Amino acid sequence: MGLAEALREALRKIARSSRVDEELLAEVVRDLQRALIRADVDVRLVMEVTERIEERALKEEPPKGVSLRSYIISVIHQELLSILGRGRAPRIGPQRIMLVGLYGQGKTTTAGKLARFFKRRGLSVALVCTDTYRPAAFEQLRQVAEQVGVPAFGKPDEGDPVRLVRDLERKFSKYQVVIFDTAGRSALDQELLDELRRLKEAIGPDEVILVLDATMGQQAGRQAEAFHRAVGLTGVILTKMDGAAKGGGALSAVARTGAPVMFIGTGEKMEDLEVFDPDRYLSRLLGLGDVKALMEILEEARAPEEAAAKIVSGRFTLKDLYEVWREFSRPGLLRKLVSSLPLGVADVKEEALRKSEEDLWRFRVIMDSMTEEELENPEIIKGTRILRIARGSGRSPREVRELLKHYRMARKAIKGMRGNRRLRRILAKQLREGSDWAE
Ligand SMILES: Nc1nc2c(ncn2[C@@H]2O[C@H](COP(=O)(O)OP(=O)(O)OP(=O)(O)O)[C@@H](O)[C@H]2O)c(=O)[nH]1
Ligand SMILES: [Mg+2]
Repeated sequence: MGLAEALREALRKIARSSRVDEELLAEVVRDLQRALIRADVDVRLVMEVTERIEERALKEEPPKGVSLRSYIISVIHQELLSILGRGRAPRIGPQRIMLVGLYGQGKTTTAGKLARFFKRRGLSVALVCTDTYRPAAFEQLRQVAEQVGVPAFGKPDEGDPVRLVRDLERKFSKYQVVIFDTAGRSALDQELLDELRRLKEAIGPDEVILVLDATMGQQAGRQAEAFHRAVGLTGVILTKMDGAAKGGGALSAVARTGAPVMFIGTGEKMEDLEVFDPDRYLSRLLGLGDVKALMEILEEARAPEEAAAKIVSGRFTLKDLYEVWREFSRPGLLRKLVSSLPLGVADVKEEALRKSEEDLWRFRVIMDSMTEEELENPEIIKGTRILRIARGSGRSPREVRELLKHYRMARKAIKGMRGNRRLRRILAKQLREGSDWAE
């Protein structure tokens, strides 16, 4: 079981249980410990964090209106976040970036990914190969550069990287973002250090970024420490996070050194680079959108359970719909809900959102003018009833018909979902618990 899965399982235990007590909490804490240690997070750190989780969960009072269950999940989220560090967003603007690191950590690949990243943000980008040891190094960088459509500069015959930088200065300085790929070594020895220091002086970089392979887990911390002391880092990029069972260990160890993780590499392709945002990263690891925001919203909305259950069953009346809509028509609620959904799911256009908000409000006003009987049996709403409801609500008969159409469409859509049992289960669960988007 991977880290993500193990963490999700622990959260699910809380979401599913009918009662949250000390026993359950102890079990969840044990699950968390096991998952984190397996991901190579330092044992002492794991103990510190899980003790804090347990203590806070037992002692602190959840804020008013927040259930203990939701509160514990948010405490876990907060505490896990504390071990991931702060991250650091890259500056989008002209700059010189020097990539350093040992053999095979992913420097050259990452140089290409970064070039693509800045190019897509409207900056002109050039790559420079300062590896004067391996004859093939320039060719590799050139291929990478070609893939992302930026120029690569190098001098395969030059023996001194500092002279190389001076000679090429005239060419690369025309570009807004210049990324320097450096030669790898098997160890951070004196020779490499001397070279990196001289090179750093010649380049005058705005960023000195260490490229680290996340599959080495905790060891990444020691390497970051050593490089930081030797050349002064402005950031770290962790590569190979895609296959890294030890990614959690690498992240937490680097975070402890104080060097911020700026990006993570998640594959071999040029687009496999992500700005590292600890909150978003963790939320995704836990299989949730912004957990806390979502919890707050659902608690605020308290979607009337019975009505929600009926809607999912496909046998619902306008009244059930009214109950749910009434909750969601409160100003800003829909907007907040959408913005808290996992990325991709929530790709909703501003315009569509505004229209939905307006519809909800209009429909609610119309339903306020219906009788109990009409809400329970919407089929009877015809002719003069439509006129009466329209007059009562100050809306047009056309709008009343539109509402009825929406209701019939919703019914049909949900009935159609009957065939899709999995989807229905998920929806039912979400409406019931409002907490688990992971399944
Ligand atoms: N899965 C995965 N593979 C990666 C990632 N980044 C780099 N690699 C692979 O790691 C290997 C080494 O990458 P390079 O970019 O050549 O590493 P380097 O640090 O430039 O190596 P040297 O120049 O020899 O020191 C290549 O096979 C890359 O495809 C990543 O984020 N995920
Ligand atoms: Mg290389």
